[in-house]
Amino acid sequence: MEQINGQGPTGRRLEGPNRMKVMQFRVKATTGPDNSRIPDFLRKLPTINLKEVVAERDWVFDHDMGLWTVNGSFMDPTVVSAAPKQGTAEIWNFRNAGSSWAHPCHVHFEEFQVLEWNGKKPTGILRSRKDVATLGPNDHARVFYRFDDFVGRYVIHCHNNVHEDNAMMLRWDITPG
Ligand SMILES: [Cu+2]
Repeated sequence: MEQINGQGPTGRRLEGPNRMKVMQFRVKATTGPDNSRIPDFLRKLPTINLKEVVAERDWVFDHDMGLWTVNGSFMDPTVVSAAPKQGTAEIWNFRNAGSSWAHPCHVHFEEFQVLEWNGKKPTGILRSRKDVATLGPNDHARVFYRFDDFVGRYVIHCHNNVHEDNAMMLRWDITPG
């Protein structure tokens, strides 16, 4: 897809001489037995127990003064924007306040499951263990987190690297429970 700025693909498919080169994999017939099998089911999704939820937070992705913000702020590594306790669960709301840009919101360390996307129950690939919520204009993802394994300092950032570098990122910490 053609992409001429950081806003996203234009929708025009590049064909013919405009086409960009991509790597092609050519799979050859195997010799010998193929013991691979598609399993009857993939690993079950972790259960969601809303009774464990101790807090609900909003993360609003927007822009200001030509730069990119989360909750109205630019990245400052000395500011801890959230400090959930290990062994607890929270509901986080990722919101895109903009009307034209997409923000692939990425949270380091912990995975989440979508509870609602724009008020609707998730279907398809939205029903999975995720670490990116790609918010289109005005999208709202309400998601469930459990902070299980490690304490430490992590970041949330837009995975559009131009947004991330200008300064759509924040620090959050998982603290001892
Ligand atoms: Cu972004």
